[in-house]
Amino acid sequence: MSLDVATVRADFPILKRLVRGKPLAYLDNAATTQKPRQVIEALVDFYERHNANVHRGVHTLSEEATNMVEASRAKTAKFIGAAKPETVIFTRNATESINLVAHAWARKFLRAGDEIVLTEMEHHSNIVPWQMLAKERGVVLKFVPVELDGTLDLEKVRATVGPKTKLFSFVAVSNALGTVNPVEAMIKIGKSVGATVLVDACQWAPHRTLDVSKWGADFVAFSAHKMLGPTGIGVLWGREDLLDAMDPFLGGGDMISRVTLEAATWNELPYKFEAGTPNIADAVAFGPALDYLSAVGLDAIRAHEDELAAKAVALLEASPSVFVLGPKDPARRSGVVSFNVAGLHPHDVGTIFDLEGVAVRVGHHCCQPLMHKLQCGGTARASFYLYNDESDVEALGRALKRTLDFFKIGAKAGVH
Ligand code: 7TS
Repeated sequence: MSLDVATVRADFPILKRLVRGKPLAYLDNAATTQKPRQVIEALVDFYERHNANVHRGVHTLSEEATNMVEASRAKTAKFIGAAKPETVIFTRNATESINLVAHAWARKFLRAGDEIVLTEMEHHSNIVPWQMLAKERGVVLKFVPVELDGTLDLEKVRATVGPKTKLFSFVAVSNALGTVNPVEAMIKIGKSVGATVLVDACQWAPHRTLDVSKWGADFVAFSAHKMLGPTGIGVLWGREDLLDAMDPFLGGGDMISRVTLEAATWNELPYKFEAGTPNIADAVAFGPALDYLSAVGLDAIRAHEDELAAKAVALLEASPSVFVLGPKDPARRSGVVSFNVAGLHPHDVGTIFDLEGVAVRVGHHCCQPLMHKLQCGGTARASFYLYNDESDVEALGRALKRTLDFFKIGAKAGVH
């Protein structure tokens, strides 16, 4: 089933705006996505008609707000194939989801000398919490090396994960290069040594069907804002027995069952991990985002963005001055296209692109160790989503031409 991009675009009000006098070509979807009016209207509707705190009142509005948050939780569970909504914890973002596991699971169960295996392509949010833990507890960090084409070699995964590995935590799709990792094979390797496995699904969940029961991992983290939802909502899915065995993350209201002056007991899942007033409106508005993705269909979305990304790669690679990073095989690449222009700093590329209304991300993409491995300080990154179309690829081409002209690059090679 193909995607009707004109109909989709009409649902995203921001796509009508001009940037520097040009139509916006929004190609920074790996950082955050735009919101359809269904999500924006859900936010307005919540504040205009239902706003109240949750779990605390018998009054009508409080009950409505509570039911609306729980409906979103149930929808999230269904979207990711989780059997029980209470295994879906709402956090602020994926970063908080990973930190929750570091605090509430790893601090309780890991000992000095235990090993945590990560990969060299992780986002900082899946490196720094573990470095902090390693420093505090004497846990040892090991890294699966990245190949120069931005892929992982399963033999090297097998060689790094071993009997001392207590946690294997890795990214499903790289935000910096677009590499699609062999997630199920990697989970199996982690499980074969009895490790707990955490998958950072930030760049997977918006684009590919995610079925946590099929994957068989222990924790899966992602952010709503990268999949049409509002900022301020993250998800941590966890295996129920693990979540039950964990201590709370933050202490306060809502996460307790009983409190005396001396001690407290914990609430049931998921509330044990949701201390204080949650991000109610944004949790509610995540529901229509998931409905939107389901209605269009993740398969259609993926096919659409793969097609645009392939055109972008071809366009960029037509210039001898441009180097596209990441896997060459389109089957191993998502709709993320990371590139450099010879002799130019990515910030200069991004600045000229903005003059053409083209929004791309530049820099290290919160993956400094990966950039170090690939021996580049950063890249320019175009990342596609369901509302992008051919006009965005054309705008990318115009922006590249303007950049090459401005810096007088490649003219002799006839790259335009
Ligand atoms: N993991 C991956 C793979 C990501 O792409 C990001 C955000 C995160 C974790 C953290 O998500 P957050 O919602 O907690 O911030 N990635 C990016 C990016 O590529 N550009 O800006 C944010």
